Amino acid sequence: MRLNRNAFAALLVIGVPALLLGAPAQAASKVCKLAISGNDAIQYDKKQLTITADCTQVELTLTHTGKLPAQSMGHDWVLVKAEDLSAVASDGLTAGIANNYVKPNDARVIAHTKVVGGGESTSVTFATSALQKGQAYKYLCTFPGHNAIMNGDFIIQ
Ligand SMILES: [Cu+2]
Repeated sequence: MRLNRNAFAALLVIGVPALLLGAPAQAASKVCKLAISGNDAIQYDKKQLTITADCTQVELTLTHTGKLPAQSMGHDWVLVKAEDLSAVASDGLTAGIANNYVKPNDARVIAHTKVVGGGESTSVTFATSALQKGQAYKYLCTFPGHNAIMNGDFIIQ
């Protein structure tokens, strides 16, 4: 049993500070993992993503399951208030691919990934403290021409 106890202690030493770093004010930290994919037909595989209210952080992974390069069929994942979707997409166009089609320091953007091409994946981790109960949230792809189809509801249960 001595070995198991030591292994458990090592896990505590390594794991607990890593969790606490993200949300020092929280008594309990809960990282909720979400996954979504985009394809060569300008589609996400999910029209909604749901987290529970006790999630303190969200780790979202976006996978591009297609084959086309980021320059012609790039996808990203951007979280905004529902009413900000159009304006964020529009400003993203101006920002260009150098900025992953997201206006730099855009306060309306709650979280976003970089743009990926076929076969690539990327992830973003963000604190849920910026989310308000009762507010409607949407996610979208800000690659030019994609947001009308590539969007969905981000729901906090
Ligand atoms: Cu896209």
